[in-house]
Amino acid sequence: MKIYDGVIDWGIKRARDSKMIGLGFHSVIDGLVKIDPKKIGNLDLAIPQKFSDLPDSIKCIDDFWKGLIFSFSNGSALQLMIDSKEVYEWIMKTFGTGTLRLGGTSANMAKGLIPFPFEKILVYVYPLKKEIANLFSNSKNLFVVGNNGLDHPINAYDGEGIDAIHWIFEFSQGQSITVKDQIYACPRSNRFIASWNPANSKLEVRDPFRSYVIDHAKDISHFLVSGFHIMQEVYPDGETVEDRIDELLKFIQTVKDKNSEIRFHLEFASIRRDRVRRAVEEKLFSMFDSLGLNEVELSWVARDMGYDEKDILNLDVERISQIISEIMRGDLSRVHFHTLGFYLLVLKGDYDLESQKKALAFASLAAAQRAMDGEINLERFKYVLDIPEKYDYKEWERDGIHFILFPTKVVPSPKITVGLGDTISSLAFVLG
Ligand code: 8BR
Repeated sequence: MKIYDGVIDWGIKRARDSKMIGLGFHSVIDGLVKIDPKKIGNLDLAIPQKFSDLPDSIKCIDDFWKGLIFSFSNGSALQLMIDSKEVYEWIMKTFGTGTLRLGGTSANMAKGLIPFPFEKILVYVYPLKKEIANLFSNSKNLFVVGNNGLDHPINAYDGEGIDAIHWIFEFSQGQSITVKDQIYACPRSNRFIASWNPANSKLEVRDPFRSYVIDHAKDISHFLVSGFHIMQEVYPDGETVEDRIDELLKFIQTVKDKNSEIRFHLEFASIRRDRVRRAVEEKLFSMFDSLGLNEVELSWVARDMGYDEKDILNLDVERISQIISEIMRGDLSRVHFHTLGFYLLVLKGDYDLESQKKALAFASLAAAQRAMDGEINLERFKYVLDIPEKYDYKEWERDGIHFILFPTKVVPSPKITVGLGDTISSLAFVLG
């Protein structure tokens, strides 16, 4: 199809011409655990019937099981933060760390960008211990800020240990778990994520990264911020999410003052806590140039605005366009909505539409190829080019806002889906 013509070569050239790309503030170790129902036995608890019955974080062992069983019996993805050290220790004792893998939105974006000839990908990793440093691949264009300036994580780590872990409990269609003697079958393979991350949950921007970025702002062209989903509403020391977001804004403002050309992108991710999500919507949307989110995330934004979230989940393009137009205020001039089968890109003001479209096409190819093979391999992009799209391309304008409905490539039996959203958003933003 025409929208994909010449896009691979274009993307490579565009990447070559780039400057430094900053990624903050959420890199973490994922621990992959395959659920073995036989080991779980017969659980004795009340299963949440609907999404709103779920706890908004894990405060006790029952909360953990509720999240897991809900996700398992509905075949739906779910992420909950662990708020209790006792539960963290209990999970570690019960399941171990599982198979370690690099995770977190910023590290996922790094994984998706480093295979391309971008000059410098600078990622924030805190705490930068040996275990997480070792999980980064050996790429020449990947950097953290160490005590001696820019370096590969493996040359810059400080100490050993796993201070934060996001457990990914994977389950498969057809497995069953018994609760109160009743058998619950899993309708669809998916995952439940339980995250322990007190070390980074304030999204503090620490030195030496902080001073480096401020001092070298002139070298940076794009900065992608994410990780709000691991924040708390009120921290044990009394600080609030609003306090923390104000601090983050001060950092962004300082960087903008040094270089007003830097484009800032906010990747929403799955922010379950109401007060955190509202703080992000109210304080941050208007301060960023660009926003990336999926249908579930937009449905929560819509609900916060008083709309019916079902319209978004049913992919009602008219309603999706309306909600996105409404959130575009202040600096926010680009919103990239992604779902299975299409992207909706919404632009206000002075954008090069051709570049934006090509960047979407490139991101779609990269996501499909990553889904097919598990990791990005540019040589294999050509194998997804033949996959037919299921939606029709459409472009329209309303009240000075430009809409592009872009049909994407969808691989029939993906090897992985985790991290695809981060790949899509980051590639489309930095290439566009
Ligand atoms: P999130 O992780 O933010 O939900 O993003 C997931 C995105 O991955 C979806 O919006 C969709 O665009 C993409 N995706 C999924 Br899920 N499965 C895919 C597949 N089999 N082929 C291509 N893209 C896929």
